[in-house]
Amino acid sequence: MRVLLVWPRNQRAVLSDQLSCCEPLPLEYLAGALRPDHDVRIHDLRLDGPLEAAAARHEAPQLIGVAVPYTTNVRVAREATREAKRLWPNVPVVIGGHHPTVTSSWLDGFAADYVIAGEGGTPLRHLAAELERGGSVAPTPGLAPYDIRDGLARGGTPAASSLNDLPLPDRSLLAHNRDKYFHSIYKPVALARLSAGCPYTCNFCSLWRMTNRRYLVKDVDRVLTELTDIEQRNVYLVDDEAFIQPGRMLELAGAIADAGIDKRYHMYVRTDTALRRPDVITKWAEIGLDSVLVGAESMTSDELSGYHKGTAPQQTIDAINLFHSLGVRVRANFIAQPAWDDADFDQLVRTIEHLQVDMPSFSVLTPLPGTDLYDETSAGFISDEPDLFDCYHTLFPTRLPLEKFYGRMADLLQAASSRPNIGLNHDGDAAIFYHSDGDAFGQMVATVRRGHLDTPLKPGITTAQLPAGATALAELPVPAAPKPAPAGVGPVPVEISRHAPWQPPVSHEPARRSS
Ligand code: B12
Ligand code: SF4
Repeated sequence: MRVLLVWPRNQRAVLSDQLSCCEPLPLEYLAGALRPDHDVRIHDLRLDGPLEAAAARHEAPQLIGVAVPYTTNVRVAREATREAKRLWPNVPVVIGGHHPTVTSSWLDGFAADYVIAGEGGTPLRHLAAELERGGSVAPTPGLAPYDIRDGLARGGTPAASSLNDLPLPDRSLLAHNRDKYFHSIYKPVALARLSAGCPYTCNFCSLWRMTNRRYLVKDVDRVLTELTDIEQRNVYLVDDEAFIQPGRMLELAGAIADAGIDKRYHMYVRTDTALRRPDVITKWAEIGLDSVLVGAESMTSDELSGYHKGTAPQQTIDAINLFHSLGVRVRANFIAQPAWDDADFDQLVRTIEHLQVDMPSFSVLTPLPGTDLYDETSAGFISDEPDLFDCYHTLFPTRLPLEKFYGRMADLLQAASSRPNIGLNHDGDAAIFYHSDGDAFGQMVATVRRGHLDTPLKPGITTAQLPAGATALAELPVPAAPKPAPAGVGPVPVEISRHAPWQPPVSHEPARRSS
């Protein structure tokens, strides 16, 4: 069967394709599962042009899959299904991806026939086989006809071996775009995933809930096979948290070194997992760990506890020092809360001036679907627009007037880009993470500053600003204790630290560090 897999393009995204355009790894996994039984093509709407042009060049597909990777891409994915149906009216369309995996909300209006939730390879193979047989397709776990999408069976704890059992991603189908995929300063870049899931329970994160806190890993041999298949030197490891099993990571680093695999890695790491095993980070620095993204989130214990993060402000400082001592650059992300006032923003500005973060980045606290935070707070959202779930907009009323709030967010980004390059100075690389040759970063700042002032508010919501004295978001109830881990899953998070809030020193002079 001829299968066409489509990755959407969001021209209105704050984080534009000029700042990051990564290979659609999920579709390469699907292609790996479908081939060799089926003839698969991947169409990346960001690089391969409109579907119409492809329709003229290629034989009509017999099954079309459209990805809905983010909630903020629901609108453009919906448009892609409609365009696919216009071009090939009789061809079944299936949607899948992170968004339909965690929720059936906002899935109305798609020109789709089926929905897949969770790991897509197995249900997609099943769907293709059933369609080829010409029979009707009954709902199975992870797959449902579009009309009964609300009843789609999703969730459950995946088998411990499930990641290891997946077919290899098929990277050959996007060979024509290979050199165009990049992530900020990593040009070109390839993506790989060596583990999935996380045993921690941050309330703004859906990833631990997707595996029910089970930590899934690939065997060392499997990892070596995947890395050997990658031509690019820059590898963005998209594991939710790679260093949960330090023994395995040590073994992996040794095996990568022994195999002579020479790569430059960017990956996500928690500050506490890094600090717990500096020897593991040291080994990874030796085999090519170039930069890490740490979710610093906040430098106050109260906010960190409120997020259920399980780390303390001092750990951010200690981890930055550890990474720098090994020559590893640090991107740290900080979350701004809608209930912040000017003093809170001023405090974050001082924090950034003082911390030796190489590349600071900022997001607005966003209750993504499939998170505890979403479940606890969605009734109070000011808008129903899925576009706003991009971590740069607020779904809650703000303490500051909206223009002011977005202005402060834009100022944070702007200040981060124009500050001297502190932290580790690597050959004049930009201090900001979202780096582009043109003015894409300037445009991002301008878009953040514009905010969502034109976006309609929910029926019945009359203001996007918190009335004076109203309950701040920071005061909303959060679970009192981490949920118990299901039997047999990975390490239980360390207890939430109750360190006193970290204060930057009164002097605003940033301590410089020479490389
Ligand atoms: C790498 C990454 C990025 C990269 C780009 C990835 C890319 N290829 O373009 C960058 C950094 C650019 C990025 C940006 C953003 N990201 Co991001 N990203 C990820 C990350 C870490 C890994 C994605 C990945 O490759 N996963 C590996 C693949 C194999 O897994 P998978 O997606 O689960 O795919 C399987 C199934 O979903 C299914 N499937 C997937 N697609 C399809 C399609 C069909 C047809 C079918 C049938 C099945 C199917 O089968 C796949 C194979 O088993 C995820 C976290 C995660 N664990 O997934 C976040 C994640 C997807 N990102 C997220 C977010 C919020 C964003 C941003 C909106 C915000 C931000 N500032 O980061 C932006 C949006 C950018 C934009 N322009 O619109 C959220 C999405 C939550 C949501 N509800 O929207 C996630 C889940 C992280 C989180 N914080 O919770 N991201
Ligand atoms: S540490 Fe928190 S934010 Fe990071 S993957 Fe785990 S639960 Fe999500």
